[in-house]
Amino acid sequence: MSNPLVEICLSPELLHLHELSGRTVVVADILRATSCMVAGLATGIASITPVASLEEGRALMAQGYIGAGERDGKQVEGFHMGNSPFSYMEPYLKGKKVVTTTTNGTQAIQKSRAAAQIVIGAFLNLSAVAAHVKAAGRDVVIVCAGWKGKVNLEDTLFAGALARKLEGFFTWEDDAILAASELYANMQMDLHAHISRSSHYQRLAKLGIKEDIRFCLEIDRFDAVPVLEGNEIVVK
Ligand code: 3SL
Repeated sequence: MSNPLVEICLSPELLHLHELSGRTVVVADILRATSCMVAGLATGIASITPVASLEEGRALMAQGYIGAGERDGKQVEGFHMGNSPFSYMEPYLKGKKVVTTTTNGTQAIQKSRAAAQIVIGAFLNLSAVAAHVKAAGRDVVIVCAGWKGKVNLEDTLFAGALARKLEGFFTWEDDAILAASELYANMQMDLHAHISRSSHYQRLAKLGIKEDIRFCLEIDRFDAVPVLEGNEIVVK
């Protein structure tokens, strides 16, 4: 039997080119949505419900959820928190249900719903995600959330890092795998320096957000593998 296939979808705008049904999708929004989800669920949040719109977020907040709302890097007025991994690790969130809506990350998750399973990936749980998708044995699509439909460096680097971890266990057909893995091989020695040249780093830096970025680039800080179950992302 041949090895399963791994593909990288470099932007949600390209999702129509990828078959998702029957496959594992790993969604990555390194700065910062999926890093926040991994950090929060690994440190005690009970569940995170990702929603596309602010209205859906507000509706769940009215039912008692803690609301995390971000647009263009900034916390949305009326939500309890924005999109910093440090907010997601606050002790008061232990055992709580959170609803989150972000510019790109939660949109990418919603657009991937045809998958057999959606896994939340970040550098923070890179090895654990690799082990999980290997054990699942299905074909894999790594979906980069990007920025408003455009490709970004940090999600592409994560996709390359994950693809390298799957080498030998998965086959690949299209060149996104080759490009992203080579890019990661060339940049891995100083991810932070390379990512500091990226558009989203600059955007966040203008908002004074720098510590979050260093944190989101830590590799394997957690071994939690969050997955979407119904409408909630949980760690089992
Ligand atoms: O786009 C997103 O989903 C966010 O992660 C962007 S930000 O890092 O919060 O600016």
